[in-house]
Amino acid sequence: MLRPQDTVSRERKSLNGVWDFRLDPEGAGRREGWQDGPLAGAQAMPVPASYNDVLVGTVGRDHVGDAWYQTTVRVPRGWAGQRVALRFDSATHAAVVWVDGTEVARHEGGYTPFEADVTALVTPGEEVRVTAVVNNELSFQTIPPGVVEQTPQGRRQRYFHDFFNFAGLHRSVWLHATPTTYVDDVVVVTDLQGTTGVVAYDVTVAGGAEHSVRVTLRDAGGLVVATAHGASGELTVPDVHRWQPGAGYLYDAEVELLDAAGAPFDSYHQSVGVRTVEVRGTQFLINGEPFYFQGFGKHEDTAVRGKGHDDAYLVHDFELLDWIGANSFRTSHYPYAEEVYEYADRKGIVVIDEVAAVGQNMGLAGGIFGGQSYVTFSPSTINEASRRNHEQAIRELVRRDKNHPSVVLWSIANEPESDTDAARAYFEPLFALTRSLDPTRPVGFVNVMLAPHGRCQVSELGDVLMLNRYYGWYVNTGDLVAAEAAWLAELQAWATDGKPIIITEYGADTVAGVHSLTPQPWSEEYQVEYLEMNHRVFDAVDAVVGEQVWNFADFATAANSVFRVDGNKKGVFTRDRRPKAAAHVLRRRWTTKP
Ligand code: BDP
Repeated sequence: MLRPQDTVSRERKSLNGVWDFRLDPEGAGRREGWQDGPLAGAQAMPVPASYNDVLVGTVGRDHVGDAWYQTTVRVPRGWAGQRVALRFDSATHAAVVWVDGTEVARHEGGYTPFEADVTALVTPGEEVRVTAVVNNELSFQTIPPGVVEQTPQGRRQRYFHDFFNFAGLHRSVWLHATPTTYVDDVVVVTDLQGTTGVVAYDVTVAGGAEHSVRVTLRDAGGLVVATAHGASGELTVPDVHRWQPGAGYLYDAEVELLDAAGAPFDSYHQSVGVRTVEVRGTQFLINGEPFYFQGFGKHEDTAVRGKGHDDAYLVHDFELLDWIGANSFRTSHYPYAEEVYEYADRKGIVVIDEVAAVGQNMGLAGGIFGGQSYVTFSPSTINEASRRNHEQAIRELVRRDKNHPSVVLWSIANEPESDTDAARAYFEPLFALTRSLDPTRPVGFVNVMLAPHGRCQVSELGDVLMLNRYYGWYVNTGDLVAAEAAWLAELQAWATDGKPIIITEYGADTVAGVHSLTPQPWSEEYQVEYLEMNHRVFDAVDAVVGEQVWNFADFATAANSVFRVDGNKKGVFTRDRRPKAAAHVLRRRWTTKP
């Protein structure tokens, strides 16, 4: 399922704007068929946005269950004879969609797109009603997991990750038209042979019309540099301009379907960055050269709009990455909006792309105030059905993001339980699946400190080691001397595995404006000294090939924790993107590091 485009043969119409909206905690809408007419008692809701903080009061914050969205759209007159599709870039976490009361799509998983062919239900020039019911409930079978607990006060959603469970239509909604026989998918894989670039491509076509395929590769200036014919093949580019970290050069591959007379009737444009990725020993190589990740774990999170995609924040965040000297980030803890990857491709920012599998770890979820405790992997908690959904989430991620040169590594889970036989059995097939879907990129998962070196049973399945560690914060709190010794010892043990190590999280909660002469936790001075301590440790271990601070910016968390003050404050920037003292320290390190 390719992204909607405007080309000579394709057109798209955005459905973004203010929709009708209604919360439905009782689930009445599905019983009463709210999709069959205008949404009674509706209020206004912007798309894209999370609904939670757009609404005032606890009603949106604490909502558990269905939320209904509705709008009308006029199908462009010129679309007669075309295939018309309705596409949601995401609906968090599950949705059913109707067009004029006819169900057209059902999707689970809050961070990947889905679409429906609605050609038979629409008439060009006329209006249709689009209704979506979006459900925010997490269970042990969803990715990520959660559990809805019955309490005397009603149903409460519990989940095992700290960021707030924002929900709604977080990304764009499109109506788009293609020819009835159309380019359905394109896969590009690039290679370098000396100064020559090789672009292998594979085109999938849907629809029955007779056709042949032509692919034209143009450079950034629009000059044709190679052409090929056939549904799959290779384009070679002498003196290729590589896609590189910090210099995201992109070619354009135009994929055309030609009729019997050789006239094009469909055209799709695929950006191509020619680069290679390889793990060799303890090195992570991009274009054959060692790459050192410096950057952040991020979140899609801003005031009011929650996880709603916003182009202003997209561009501003990348400006900040540039300012601070970051070359990479991880899409912690879910696939981000496609606009983010497209922009990373353009800017040469390197991305670790993560599946929404966060919180599969009841060891972390319990704690002293954790409430009821659960076993992570069991027939009644995370089980076979969960694994199938996890597989589906991986499939949808790879299908969506496979062509982005910025994406160099798949992360198939964040901090799951990984020190048990059950965890090993759960993850082994997921690694195999990811590799079979994409043999060209390394695969890993993010290890938590509860499964240190020697105890983790999953790490050996990965091509790289990704570690989240909080020495000096959650352990050795306030004692950076003890933290440094313990951290160095653990890291040296991991280095004996002979794999590249990326520190995917290290961080300290810091309230902007809190200062202290001696470095006290929560102060800006402590965050600075904490980072400097970590950097000494990383610099002492050759196998470390990356440091990604937790987090780029402060972000919203669930309200039920005494560990958080107005959200998670480990940001190097505040939630509204002002630098803390740590930002200047990182900038000095990252803009001067060889
Ligand atoms: C890690 C999680 C991350 C949290 C972070 C923290 O991966 O999502 O926000 O800890 O506690 O365990 O700040």
